[in-house]
Amino acid sequence: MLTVFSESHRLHHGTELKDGVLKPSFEQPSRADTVRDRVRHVGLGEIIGPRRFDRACYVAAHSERYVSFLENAWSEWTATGRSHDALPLVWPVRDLANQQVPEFIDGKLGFFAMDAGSPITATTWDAVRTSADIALTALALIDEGQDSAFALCRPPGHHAAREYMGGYCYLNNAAIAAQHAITRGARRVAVLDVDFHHGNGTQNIFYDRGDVLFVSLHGDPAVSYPYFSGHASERGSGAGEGCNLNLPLPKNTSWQHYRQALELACKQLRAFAPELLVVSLGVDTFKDDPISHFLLESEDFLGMGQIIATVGTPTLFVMEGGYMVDEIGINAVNVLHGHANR
Ligand code: OKP
Ligand code: ZN
Repeated sequence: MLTVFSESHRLHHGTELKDGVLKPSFEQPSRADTVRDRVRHVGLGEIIGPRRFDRACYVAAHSERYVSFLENAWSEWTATGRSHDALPLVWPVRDLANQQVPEFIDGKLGFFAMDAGSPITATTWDAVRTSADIALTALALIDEGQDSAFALCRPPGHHAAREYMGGYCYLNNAAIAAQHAITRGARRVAVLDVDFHHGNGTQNIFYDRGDVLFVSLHGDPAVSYPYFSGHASERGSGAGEGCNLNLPLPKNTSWQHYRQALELACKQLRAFAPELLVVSLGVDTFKDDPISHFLLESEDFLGMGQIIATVGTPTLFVMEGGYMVDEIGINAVNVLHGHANR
């Protein structure tokens, strides 16, 4: 399996409020490097750099004004004399949800964000657009005849919705690739999200679409981030009714129960008969992950790859979360190996 990777991910490293203290984000550069090292170590296949894609590819999954916000946020922030990470501190909740975009950058940051988990620095945009280009390049490899490919994206993308960032995500790499496949003529594309956290951004982008099936296994939102989406009752709307399947799982879910949910997910994916499967590959379901609470062991990720292979379509793996850096490479590459050795 070919891997697409770029050193540009290092251009992004931000801060995070954790238990009331500002610290380096859990979403740190060593994550992607550790996965790249593991890909090399086991000889998974060649590692290649991304091609450049047009901004129109991002705007196909996001809004024009949101992409412009991401491109310009840092210069607007520094123009007001600030030099540390740009972070939102006020949000348009319920009764304050006026749809007018504020002019001042502090207002824009809240308007275009779901939380304070996506800091913007001077070089964040370069890393963000390259991450999306990595997903699009891996998709191109599948177009060109590969039956699967690994987009080693960083920063991740699945919390980024059509018009907001959050949860370490800016552009939704998996959704941009899925949409690009549709734009290029695919009739049905499925996205399977196995990250511990609900892929609220991907759900948001495709919620009313009948041509994209979104299936997600994740921690029950009653007790897990992002708290406000991921319930089983969210099934899609309009033409997308029935094309959104959430499988929330309780705290301390182990492989024995996880695999049953994954098998059900794959059964639904096969019934949809997609031309392409995009997998949002987060490995924060691992037992030692510092911000999650499932109990998967490293060898279970091999089984995860084998079960995903039963969908039987060309498959694009897109890296999402996983914060136990010591094991992130082993766990991610185990999924790819399980898939390849089906
Ligand atoms: C991104 B991805 C929970 C804090 C949550 C944000 C988590 C974003 C996860 N104690 N902070 O889905 O791996
Ligand atoms: Zn996650």
